[in-house]
Amino acid sequence: MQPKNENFVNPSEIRTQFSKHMSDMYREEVPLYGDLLSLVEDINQEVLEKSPNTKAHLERTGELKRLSMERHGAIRVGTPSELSTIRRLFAVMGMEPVGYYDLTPAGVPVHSTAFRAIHEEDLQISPFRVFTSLLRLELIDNGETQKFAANTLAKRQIFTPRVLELIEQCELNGGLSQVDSETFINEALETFRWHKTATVTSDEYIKLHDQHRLIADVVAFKGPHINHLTPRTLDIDQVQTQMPTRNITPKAVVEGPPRRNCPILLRQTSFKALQEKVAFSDQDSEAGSHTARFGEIEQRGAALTPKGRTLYDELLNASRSELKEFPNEENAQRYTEILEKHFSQFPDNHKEMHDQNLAYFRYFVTDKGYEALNNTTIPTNLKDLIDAGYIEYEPLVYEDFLPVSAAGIFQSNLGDNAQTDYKISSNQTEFQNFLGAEVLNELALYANTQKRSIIKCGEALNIAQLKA
Ligand code: OOG
Ligand code: NI
Repeated sequence: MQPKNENFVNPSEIRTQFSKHMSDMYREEVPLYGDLLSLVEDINQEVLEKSPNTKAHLERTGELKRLSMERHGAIRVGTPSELSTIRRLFAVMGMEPVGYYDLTPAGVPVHSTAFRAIHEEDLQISPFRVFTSLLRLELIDNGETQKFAANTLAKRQIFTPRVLELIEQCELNGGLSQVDSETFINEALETFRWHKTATVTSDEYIKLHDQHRLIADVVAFKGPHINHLTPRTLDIDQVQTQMPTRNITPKAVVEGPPRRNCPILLRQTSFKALQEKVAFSDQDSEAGSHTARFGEIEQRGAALTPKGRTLYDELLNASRSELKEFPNEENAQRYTEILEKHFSQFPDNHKEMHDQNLAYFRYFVTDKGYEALNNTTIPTNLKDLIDAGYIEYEPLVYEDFLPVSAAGIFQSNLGDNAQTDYKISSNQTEFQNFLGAEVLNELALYANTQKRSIIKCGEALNIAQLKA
């Protein structure tokens, strides 16, 4: 999308730069993240060398270009006003809230959305996403701790004065100049920085921590430090097995669907959170510690239609029920086998996924299609054009997150004692009120991208109304 004034920087460019700066900052803060990046890069290189098909596919879809800079991060904010200002901050970079994730069924007292670009052209420039969770203070059952948390959060300001001015300026004028966008990036980064000094005493920290480790993580610090950044790999199983060779300890199982020839949705694994030294407000030196920041990797596959997603959810639930317990180190192998058994019901080739309407696709005119244009009468509906080889398709990559996987990632980093059975659950309306906007429906976004690609094919082939 072009900015409204030619002197303004394209929001996608601001996002690209911001994502780079964020990665540099996090690599400095958490050197293990740098090690993970180089492992992922080595393995991606290997896959591309060994599998020309994968390489050709990624080249065609434009994903090869974005692969090395692709990553997502996560933050946890404490108040409705922090959430709404974060939305405005991400909007400067062309990122909008997509999807609603309720984590309470997994015993994590937050609900979340993902900020990301929404148009395929902008995603191509930078697919940077931030999984953003809001702490639900109403779920703290101890009245005194709840009050303390609310008061502590009310006192903090997680945004610099300058970034607030620039957000407002951008909203008023419709964009930022080159100089202002550079200032914006540096100032915005401050919100995500790690602080070694806590805002609470060690006793207060313990009380918050006893309630839930996540509550301590959100309430005890100056701001919503970025808690992980996740590079995208082409072979997550390889990275998982090789992590220990680089002194990285992975979580027990890879979340999401099993390994397949045609990857779907999202597979994720993480390494355990680090114990880091911090100084509580009653300490002169970093005598205390806090565990929150970790590393994660992801492998992305096809975005699924509602029908495909329903099938995915069914098969995942069936696998989880059969395992009867949370996946852990002991049952990891059995869990993988169970997953593979159930997911054998999910077609593992693009033709069937396409013909059974299980995934979203991007259509494009083939060389044969362009050649036929001048000398043959060509069919006018999509199916016949595909059968004739004039049009081909590639699955759209899944740009979002998965609630069960996200819960698994949270849990692996919060410790197993974090299982709480919350009585209150999903509240998308309240979340949106706090956010100051509705979250976008990710399925509609994929459907739009698919539709735009069909329209483009129609234009290229001079077919007035190409029907899907
Ligand atoms: C977010 C955990 C979820 C993912 O990739 O699903 C997540 C958090 O720990 O704040 O990052
Ligand atoms: Ni993540």
